[in-house]
Amino acid sequence: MRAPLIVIEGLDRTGKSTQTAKLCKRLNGYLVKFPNRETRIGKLLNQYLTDKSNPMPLEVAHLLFSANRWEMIKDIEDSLNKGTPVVMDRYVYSGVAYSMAKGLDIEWCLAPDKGLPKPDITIFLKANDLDSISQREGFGEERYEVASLQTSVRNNFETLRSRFDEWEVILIDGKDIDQVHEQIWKLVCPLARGLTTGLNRF
Ligand code: FDM
Ligand code: MG
Repeated sequence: MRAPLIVIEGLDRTGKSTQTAKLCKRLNGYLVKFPNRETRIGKLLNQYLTDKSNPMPLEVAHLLFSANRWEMIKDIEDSLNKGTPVVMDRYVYSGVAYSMAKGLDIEWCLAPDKGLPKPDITIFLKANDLDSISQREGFGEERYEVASLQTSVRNNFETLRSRFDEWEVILIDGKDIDQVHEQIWKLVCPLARGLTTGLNRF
């Protein structure tokens, strides 16, 4: 038996951090947030995201986000194999959706992540009301938090959802933290006992 790999995706300020933390606690799991700003590559990414006066080529940023996932891969696989569920706050799909929004091609974007473990379930927290997101506290502080980019990222998430079959969508408009958590729990519960199938790969 191995533990499940669970991914929560969504636009900025849709409650991913709150929901991944809550879910992880309930599962007694290992929480992995991407970008992980603590690693060697993560420190570079943090600088890139927070210092808007210091750009880098889109392709370089994309490859660094991917490298940041590869940096974590041993920890993630060890955890799954010893039976501890992994809950992720963003993963490959954020990488692709944000880079596509900046003009990169989908196949090019997916290539460096080839071989990473595939989630057993990806839960997309979907907001139809983008205005209310951009009004949430802190929005606009970082590089990608601009309303026009968010619309494009949302469309790209829809493209990815039709291509990958483990996706589930939860509409968050008008729901409170506990309501969203219970919906997530219903989806995750059947996986929580563990899986007999091996890990899939991108
Ligand atoms: N982001 C995140 C990417 O552009 N590519 C990636 O691979 C990942 C994981 O980084 F705007 C973007 C998404 C977001 C920014 O993420 C910082 P957090 O979740 O706000 O820290
Ligand atoms: Mg953010």
